[in-house]
Formats: sequence, structure tokens, C-alpha cells
Amino acid sequence: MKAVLLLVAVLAALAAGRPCAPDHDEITLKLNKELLRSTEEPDSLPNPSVHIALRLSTQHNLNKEGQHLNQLKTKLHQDIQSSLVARQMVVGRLALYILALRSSCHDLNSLTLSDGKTSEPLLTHLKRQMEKEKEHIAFSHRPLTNYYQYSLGVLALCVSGVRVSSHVSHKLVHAVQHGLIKHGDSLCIDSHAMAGMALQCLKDAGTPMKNVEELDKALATIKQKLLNSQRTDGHLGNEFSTGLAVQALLAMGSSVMECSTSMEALRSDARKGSYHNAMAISQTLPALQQRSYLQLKSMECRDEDDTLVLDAAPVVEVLPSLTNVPVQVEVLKADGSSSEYKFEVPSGSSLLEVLTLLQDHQMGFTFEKEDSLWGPFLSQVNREQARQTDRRYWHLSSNGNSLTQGIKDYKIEEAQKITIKNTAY
Ligand code: B12
Repeated sequence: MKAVLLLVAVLAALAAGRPCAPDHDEITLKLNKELLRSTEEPDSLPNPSVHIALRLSTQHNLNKEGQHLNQLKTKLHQDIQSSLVARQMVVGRLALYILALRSSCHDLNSLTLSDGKTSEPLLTHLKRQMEKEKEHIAFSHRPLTNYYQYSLGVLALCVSGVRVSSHVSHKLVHAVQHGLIKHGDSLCIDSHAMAGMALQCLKDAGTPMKNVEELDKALATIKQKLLNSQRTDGHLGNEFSTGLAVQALLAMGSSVMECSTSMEALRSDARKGSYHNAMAISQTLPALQQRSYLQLKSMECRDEDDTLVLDAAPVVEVLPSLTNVPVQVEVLKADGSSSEYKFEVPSGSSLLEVLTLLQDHQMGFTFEKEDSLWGPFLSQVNREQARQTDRRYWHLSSNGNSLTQGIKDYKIEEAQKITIKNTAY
């Protein structure tokens, strides 16, 4: 009897075009609640990517989403303005901010940003930043930031109904066709996914292009690269790029069945608890709900569900670890010189805790970090900076395998050798 009921449920889900996993709704609800809870963290900068995912979701808590929108309009707005005054590039953050405002159907023209001299609408600033990026690409074959942010910029302009200059879009098409979109020195699935959504938006909008055939070719190349990146466990790229890759495939017209092994890979990692970083959830949840950033264009914000409630915050009791594990930390500087540190840490420590212990024990090790939407980014080790302006960063690996998480999220469960290498990209 049970088997028959399960079969009926699966067939009903298939008929409704929904992915067939009995715990699908439970998984998405849990992620949705975690995302909403993350907006209550008092100290951190409000995250526009989190807002977009909350707004794209099928379930809402309209009061809390409204409060979050207000925080974006004050704290994030101020943060972007300070960067503009300091003449720093803000393409990615500004694009995400615009997409977040769009996701709440906020009138974009009612907000302005000042660069210290004049106050202008957000979209005017974004257009100007994209011009700077475009000129930098023409001059040095890469954006000032990266192609992920360049794509976000194109997407935000397009979703807001602004005409994107054919020179700007052509630079993205060219980068796709010439394999210029990388993460470190490997192919970047996340950036290809974002480029796919941006170019699909331009295609749907009938944006005049230098060469329409080239746009179609670039979209086909992206789709192929995303599909080719599938691992045996179903993930596209890795567990943190699959959400964006599925979103892009959906936006580019793939049916959910085509994505179903990737959908199952996402659910499988969600069950394991891999998505606890709010940024990771914000890129995964829309995909699990078969939504993509492209849908922000047609958001109407009318007759929305308002049933999402947060239960009391769970009390997490952190028990001290009873076992210690030996860790070796190797630092490789830009000139090739190396230093090694060996010691023991409680099992389950984050790499950030390990580095802090190492620094506190005054073994000559020092480090500094910078805040980002993903958490702390390791920026300086043993007084050497790996600057993004010099196209360098501290690459992290464990026993020779590149880490797929940053210093705060990566946990040391067993003996290993961590290598921190000043790397050019
Ligand atoms: C571009 C990029 C980079 C560039 C950033 C510099 C640049 N100017 O291009 C470089 C190559 C340096 C880089 C490095 C790393 N990256 Co990276 N990166 C990205 C990418 C493609 C876009 C980030 C971006 O511009 N976002 C838009 C702006 C608006 O947001 P932002 O927060 O202000 O952006 C800054 C931070 O994201 C920061 N950053 C970049 N990567 C990472 C990773 C971590 C863990 C942190 C805390 C910050 C951080 O650099 C951005 C530019 O200043 C994302 C893809 C994604 N899905 O988000 C991956 C991504 C964030 N990176 C990732 C990883 C794993 C790393 C590394 C840890 C790899 C490694 N083994 O060393 C290192 C970071 C090590 C360190 N020193 O702390 C993962 C993070 C997954 C996770 N759960 O934490 C992602 C999601 C890619 C993936 N699918 O695996 N990255």
C-alpha cells in the first residue's frame, strides 16, 4: 500500500512538473528560513543576494523582507557610496543592489548615489562603471573587477529595462568565445552561469547587437560548458556553482528534467548541511525552486504569499572537542620562499580558528582578512599582501587539493597539510 502511495505521489509530482523528491518542500522551506534568519544578524552588512533569493522564493515573510529592504537602502547604500567617493569599483555590489531593489519592485529612479561631486540615479552610476570596465577590457583584455561582476552589471541593466551598449555586450560575448572567463586558473562555472543569464536577458529584450549570430553562438557555448562541467555526483562545476548553473540552464530554456540530476545533487548537499553560508543558500534556493535571476524582470510584487514564519532560534550547544588533530601549515610567498608550522588543533576547528591560534602562539605567523559577501577573505599572510589590484591572491589547499570553501567555513576534521600560496591569476 505504502509503495503504491509513493508511486502516486511521484507521478503527481512529475505531472505537476516538479522535481520528484519526497522531501523537496521540506528542504526548500528549511533553506528559506535559514536565509530569512541570516537577515537578523546585527553586525554584518545587509546582503543584496540574500534579498534577491528571499524575493524570488515562493514563500514570504513580507514584514521581515520589508525591514531587510530598508537596511539595504541605508547600510548597503552608504557602503557603496563610500566606495564611490573613494574611487573604488562597485560594479558587482551595485548590480546586486539594483537587482535586490527590482526584486522588491522598488522605484529605481527614486534613489541616487553621490560620488562626492554630483548625485545621480543608481543606473547612471552602473552604466558609467560598465563603461570603465569596457575600456579596461579593450586596453588590457580583462575587466577591472572580473567577468562575474561584469555579467552582473549587464544583467542588472537589462533587467531594469536599460539599453545595454553593444560595445559592452560584445566584450562579454568575446570573452565567452575566447575562453577568457576563469576562477584562478580554472574554468569558472559561476561566471559562465552569470554570463548566460545576462546574455539571455539581452536576447529576450531584443537588444541590438553588433552581431546577433555571435550572441546565439555564445549562449550555445555557455550551455555546452555548463553541461560538460557535470561531475559524476550530478554537480555542475562544484557544489557552490551548481545553483547558479541550474538557474542559467533554466533561463536558457532547458527543461527541469534536463537539470534533474543537478537538482538532486543540490538536494543531496542541502540534506548534508553543505549550504549554511547565507551567500551559498542565496545562490542555491532559487534553483531548487526552479527560478532564475531573469525572472526579476517581470516581478510584480502583487498578491504574494505571507506565510513564512521563523520559529525561535535553535539553541546550538557547542561542545568542546575531545580530540586534537595534527595540522601542518605551509606558507609560500610570491618570491618562492616558504615557512612551515606544525601544531595540534581541536578537531572541527575552522581554518580561521587555526590561523588565529597560530598567530596567537607567536610562532612568527601573522595574517589579515577582509570582509566580503561570502565571509572573511584572506588578504595578508606573514606581512605579505596578495592584492586583487595586482591580480594575486592567497590560494588555499589541503593535501594538494584546492579548497572549495573559505577560511571561516572550512573545518579541520583530520590530520592534514594546509598550503597557503601567493598566486597570480
Ligand atoms: C572572482 C572570484 C574569485 C577571485 C576574486 C578576485 C577578483 N577580483 O576577481 C579570486 C580568484 C581571487 C577568488 C579566490 C577564491 N575563491 Co572565489 N570566487 C569568485 C567568484 C567567481 C565571483 C566573486 C564576485 O566577484 N562576487 C560579486 C561581488 C559583488 O561580491 P563580493 O563578495 O564583494 O566579491 C568578493 C568576494 O566574493 C571575494 N571572494 C572571491 N572568492 C571568495 C571566496 C571566499 C571563500 C571568500 C570569503 C571571498 C571570496 O572576492 C570578490 C571580489 O572582491 C565567486 C563565484 C560566486 N558564486 O560567487 C567565486 C567563489 C566565491 N570563490 C570560491 C572559492 C572557494 C575561492 C577560494 C577559497 C579558492 C581557493 N581554494 O583558494 C579563494 C579565496 C581564498 C582567500 N584568500 O580567502 C567559492 C566559494 C564557495 C564557498 N562556499 O565559500 C566560489 C563560490 C566559487 C565556487 N563555486 O567554488 N575568487
